[in-house]
Amino acid sequence: MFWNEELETIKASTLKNLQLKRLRETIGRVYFNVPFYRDRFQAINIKPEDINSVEAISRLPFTTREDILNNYPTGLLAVPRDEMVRVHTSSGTTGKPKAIFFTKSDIDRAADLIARCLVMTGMRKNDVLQNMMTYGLFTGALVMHYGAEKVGVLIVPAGPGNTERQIMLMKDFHTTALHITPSYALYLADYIKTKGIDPKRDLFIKRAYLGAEPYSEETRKKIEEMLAIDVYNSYGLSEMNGPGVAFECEMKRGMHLWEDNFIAEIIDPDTEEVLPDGTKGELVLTTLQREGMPLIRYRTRDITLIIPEQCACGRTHRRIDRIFGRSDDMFIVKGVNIFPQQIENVLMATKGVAQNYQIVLESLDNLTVRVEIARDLFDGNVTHLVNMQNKIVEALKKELLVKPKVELLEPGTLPVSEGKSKRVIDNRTL
Ligand code: DLL
Repeated sequence: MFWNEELETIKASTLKNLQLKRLRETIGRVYFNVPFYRDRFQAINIKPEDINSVEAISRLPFTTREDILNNYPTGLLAVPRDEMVRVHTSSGTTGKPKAIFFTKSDIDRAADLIARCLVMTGMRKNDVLQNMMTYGLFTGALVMHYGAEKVGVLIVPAGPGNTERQIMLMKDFHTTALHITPSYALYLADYIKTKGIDPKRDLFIKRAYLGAEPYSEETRKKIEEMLAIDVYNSYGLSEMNGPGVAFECEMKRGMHLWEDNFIAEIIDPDTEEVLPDGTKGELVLTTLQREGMPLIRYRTRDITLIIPEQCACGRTHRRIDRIFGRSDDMFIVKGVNIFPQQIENVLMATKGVAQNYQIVLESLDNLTVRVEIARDLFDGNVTHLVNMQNKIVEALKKELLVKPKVELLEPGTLPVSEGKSKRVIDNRTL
């Protein structure tokens, strides 16, 4: 079922025309209303009328997170401040955050995109969504909330944390869907198991939407099995509304990126050259419908690829692959480039590994992985632990080409994150 069949299955050529029309409107809006963009365009001698194809977007300069920070808080608004009805910020913990303003119709359009996402994964009016993302400046909870309200589902605005109470709410309100971060979902699934709750017998959950941080296919499988549900990947960022930018359909093979609202490009993060579909690189997004704070060629820093094939679900909007990592998350050990995601992939595919882990960087040559393992391996037999440790070291070495130090921990040792998790502890003094 579709929320908006006409737009979701739009023919490629019609979509291109719609994108061009909206791109030109957007360029005009920022050129005439945002001095930052006008100066940028004038510096390279580009006028709005010069953009006469979607491809011509590659002539325009990029917008970076620093540009948003330098124009904090209201420097990038394209309509008067009085027209704004909401501000969200990015989750940065130090210094000024990125502030993103929304007009009333920006909020409405963001909610509409969420409605598409929910309906394409089977959500209906009679569903109950427990929203376990943080309510507040973070877009995660509120943007989802407004979208779910559009579909007409019952929302339980629980926010994160207090797991015992979450389970009570799930039972009492017959929650059928969860909106949750992957790290908290792993914790929740384990908590449910250790309390002897049988999700099939005692709960009503059918599906969960996981996003806001990277996680592996193995993590998805683990959560699906532990809770006996379907897990759908959800991608977004504050700068582009928050959740609802790209979302998996029932095929669970890549996330449809709503191309009538965003132009997606993949670039080489170093050369800034635009790469063809199917090639891994940094995702760059341009808003096509934003009134309050349009952004042109925004460098997300997220590494993914555009899946070239059509999706069997009938939607024509191209899909992006799982986010492989952020270009600024990459670290170097012994001269080798490593993404935290590679470590998670290995850990979650290793039998006996529990839910939580931490990556500790001590120097340019040393990498320590602290990982919680199944309780029954701490049975007093040292050989069991040594074998497990060797298994993890070898699997990581094979993937990373660098031999890490591995510390085995009992479940519950590492801090549990309810919001975005902090997996990498960087103690290097450079
Ligand atoms: O995390 C918006 C969001 C909320 C998305 C809830 C999905 C669900 P920010 O706090 O601005 O916004 O963080 C955005 O989080 O650039 C990615 O690096 C990362 N991220 C978001 N979704 C995913 C995902 C929200 N599904 C940043 N997989 C993005 C991997 C993700 N990384």
